[in-house]
Amino acid sequence: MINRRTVIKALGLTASLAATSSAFNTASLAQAPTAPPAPSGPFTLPPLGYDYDALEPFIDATTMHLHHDKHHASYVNNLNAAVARYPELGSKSVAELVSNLDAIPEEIRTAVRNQGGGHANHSFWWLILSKSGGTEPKAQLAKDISTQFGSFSQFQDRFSKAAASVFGSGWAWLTLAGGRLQIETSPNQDSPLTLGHTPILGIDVWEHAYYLKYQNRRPEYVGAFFRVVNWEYVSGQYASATSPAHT
Ligand code: MN3
Repeated sequence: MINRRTVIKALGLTASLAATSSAFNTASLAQAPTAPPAPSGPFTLPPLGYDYDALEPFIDATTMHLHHDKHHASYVNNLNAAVARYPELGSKSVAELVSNLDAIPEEIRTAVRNQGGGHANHSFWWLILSKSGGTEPKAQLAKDISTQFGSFSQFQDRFSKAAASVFGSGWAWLTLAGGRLQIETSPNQDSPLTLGHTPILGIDVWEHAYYLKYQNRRPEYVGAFFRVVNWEYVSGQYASATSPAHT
């Protein structure tokens, strides 16, 4: 009996063995049980509140498409897959999940930390950007930034250095921690919420956030980010985070 390998060799098709094999295996693959579809909830991808090209030329439309439709979507899908066996987690917000990782079952804790963190961080990220951003902080946030960091420009300088200092993938943040503003960084998709800190401003310094347009020039991307910060929204968030009702 002539086996498949002999035939392939005889035909001089050794190089395409891999491709040929998959064709030979099509029949058995068709009989394999199909994987269950990825759960479509309880967490969902929030729509971008503006056009993909709204932040041009500072953040390009192609990056926005990939970042929102692919990267953020995959954090949401993976989070849904992680919590599928724990319906009680589905009734909580993603902020609640990452704020209390110790309460997450151990077998999915890392997944919730990474995928839930990714979902929480990106949901926040889209909101703090605006086409008409790039001005300066308002109201109490403006005052507290000046008090705490000397001036807005000294704050920008320190925040930018923190963003540049993140080794590998992560975020730089301005947070409210213990009633004070502070600049901090987090690796991967770790959320400041896990430390009990409230994010006020953040910058995604994963390469997926900037590499298409800025390649290795992260500091240039950080400078561009400040041209599209929605200080109106950010200052409002700070006002509610510091309001007596909240604390
Ligand atoms: Mn990202």
